[in-house]
Amino acid sequence: MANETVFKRYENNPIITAGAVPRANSIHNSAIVPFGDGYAGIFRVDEIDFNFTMHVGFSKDGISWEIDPEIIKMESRDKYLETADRTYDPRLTEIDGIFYFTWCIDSPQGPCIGMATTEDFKTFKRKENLTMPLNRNCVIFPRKIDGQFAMYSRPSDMGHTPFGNMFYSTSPDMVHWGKHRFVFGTVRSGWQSTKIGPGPAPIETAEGWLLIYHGVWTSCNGYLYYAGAALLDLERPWEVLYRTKDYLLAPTEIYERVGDVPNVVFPSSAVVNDGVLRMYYGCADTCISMAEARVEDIIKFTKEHSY
Ligand code: BMA
Repeated sequence: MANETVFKRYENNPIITAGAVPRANSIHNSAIVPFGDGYAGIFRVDEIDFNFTMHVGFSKDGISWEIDPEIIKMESRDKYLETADRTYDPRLTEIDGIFYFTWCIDSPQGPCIGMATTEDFKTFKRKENLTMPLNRNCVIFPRKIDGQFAMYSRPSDMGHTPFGNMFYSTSPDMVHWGKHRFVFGTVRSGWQSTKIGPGPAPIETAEGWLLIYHGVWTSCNGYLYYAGAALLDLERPWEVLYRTKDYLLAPTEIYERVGDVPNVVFPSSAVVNDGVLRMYYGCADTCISMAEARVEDIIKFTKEHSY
């Protein structure tokens, strides 16, 4: 199976554009999960003053969305944790009815990962930051591993030079994190040579954790973002079983090629129904699209196109 035949793009992409939120310049890289008899999401909005904000949305079918024009407010008893202005690239993971919501904060000391929890997408409780600066990407596993909460994250830099390798960490309480282990990083050349970062929360399969991630290449015209996948050991998720050598999805459509940041596909959520994985991804830092693939086909591709 050749690459780019695994994922089929939805025919009416993009599914969400800036018109969905009154003050939006763009809406992209967002987190979507099954909720009630439909779906809920947390959407990254870059406003017309280029403040980056996050908004809740609901949908019956995962395609047509109602997005709250108001910015998410979080309950916090700690002034230090009050939401910073620039908040972006949310991810969501459900564990036992609690939705763990992580995002990147542009703090004065550099990017780091914030977390909040919700059970109803109305009330959000601000929790401790999951990482110190500098870290830009984080996803929480949907179950404990060896009795501990677990996450993948991507330590970063101030944003001016590439640093982009992925690490695994565990915690007994979602506050204290340790057992930091390198998982995988960039390769010498090609679509994942500048940096990589975890996309949607890992999906448990009989063949291992399926992780969709983004890979970045620096061309003479700047960064290009692609999607790839990896399979990781179920009980030792720092051990890579397979990892795509060829990309799974590249920016080829006009809405992926043209936008505020051209040539970006940025996978940020995945929902699995009856063996079909629906991936939501940001396009050119401008809008949100959807593509679907059978989980077994992604696994087959990952195994057959591995390093
Ligand atoms: C990354 C993140 C993403 C963005 C990408 C391309 O560093 O900021 O939100 O989609 O750059 O601009």
